[in-house]
Amino acid sequence: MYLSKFFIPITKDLPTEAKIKSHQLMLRAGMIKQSSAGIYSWLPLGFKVMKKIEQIVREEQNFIGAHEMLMPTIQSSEIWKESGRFDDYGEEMLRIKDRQGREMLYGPTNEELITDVFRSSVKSYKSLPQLLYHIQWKFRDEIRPRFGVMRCKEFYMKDAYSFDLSDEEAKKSYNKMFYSYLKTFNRLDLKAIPMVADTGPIGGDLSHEFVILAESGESKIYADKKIFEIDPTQYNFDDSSLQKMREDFTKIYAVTDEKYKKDNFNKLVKKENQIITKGIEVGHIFYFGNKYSKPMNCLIDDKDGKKTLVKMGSYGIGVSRLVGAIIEAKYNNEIMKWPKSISPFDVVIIPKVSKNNNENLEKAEKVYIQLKKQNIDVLLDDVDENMSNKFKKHDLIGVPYQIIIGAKSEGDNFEFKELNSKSEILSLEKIKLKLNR
Ligand code: 5CA
Repeated sequence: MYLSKFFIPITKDLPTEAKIKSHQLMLRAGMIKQSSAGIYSWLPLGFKVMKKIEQIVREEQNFIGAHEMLMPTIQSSEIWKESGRFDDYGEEMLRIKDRQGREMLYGPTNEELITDVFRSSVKSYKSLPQLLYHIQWKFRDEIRPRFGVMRCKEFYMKDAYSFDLSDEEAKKSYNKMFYSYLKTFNRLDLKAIPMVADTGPIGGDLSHEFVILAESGESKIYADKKIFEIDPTQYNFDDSSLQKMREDFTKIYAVTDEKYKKDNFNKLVKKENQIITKGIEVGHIFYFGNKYSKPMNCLIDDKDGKKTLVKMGSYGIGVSRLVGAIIEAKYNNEIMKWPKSISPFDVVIIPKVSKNNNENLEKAEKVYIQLKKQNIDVLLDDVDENMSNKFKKHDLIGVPYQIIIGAKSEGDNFEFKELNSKSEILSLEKIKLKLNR
């Protein structure tokens, strides 16, 4: 991609409406544009990052045997009346009428809709367990949308739903999701802590929030620092190992303020191990058994041919929120620092360009072609601008590697720099090796 052709409306002004760093940086780097309160357009740079996050989420859902599908954003109110949540959900739900006067709504979540899909086709225990998910826009008319993409009205969520014959089987599905979430956040280079949480309007009595530490977070958290010592990758993908993994995590104290009790915290966690800080909720999983299958009459035949209510759970990841949350967890001064797995580009080539000397740009174009041939996603800064402005811009965009083509680059050797560290002179072959790693 040539920067001069890319749609990336970078601004130098500090956006006054943005209170936290991720929001400021996303606006300044031209990743998003507010359309109205809590509603954003995703511009090419922001969209590229979000799509990379989405792909990692998808791969880790597929790994545990979940099947992707797509449900609509607009839902009929009928199913919400059946579950009893049409009134309970309150003003956060955007209610609309079609031209026939039918009550519709913009889905804030999909428990009802998936139960309706499921009950119309699955009749026997033989088809269980089932894990279904989609990645789709949601709408919640948040009373105070804020912090950019972190708390908005329209946001992009992965939501998965599990269907099982018994509580015992359902907990196995819950454990698989628990594992998938830890793996997903690991691949995003985030340390997410699973925390015992309240279930709110989704319901049920078993629930974990996955929270990443960040000063700007909205959740206050209390934890034993031993929770950081558990490595989720040491567990195998089988039911007993996954159960042990959840137990290992759950027996260490980690709660959000809704569940916090001072006496318990002091009794259970040694003073020197106590962490009291703030975090961002990036995922939330729920087990709620019959909560939707009962009012919606979602029955299946068990092994003896007896009708039984299916046991369900739901599992959300805030895909659009993660873009902001990752910036919050990783930024350093004015520099966005993307984990390599989701960086908008693998590398940026920055030639010193001037009107009366094309040599550097020509060299840069040759390097560009060679890297593209290796499937490396390259940004070429072909803009005629002084180098100090270019560096500021690339610090802001946060591509992790730079190839600088100026006085220090000679022949097939180029100045190569990892963001936030010193540059070195390397041959193109060595650069390719580093980028392919
Ligand atoms: N049905 C369940 C699980 S699928 C559910 O909706 N859970 S939730 O309400 O906790 O949302 C799941 C995730 O979506 C949250 O962990 C959070 O990361 C993200 N999320 C929720 N509300 C917003 C919002 N207003 N703006 C951005 N992301 C949000």
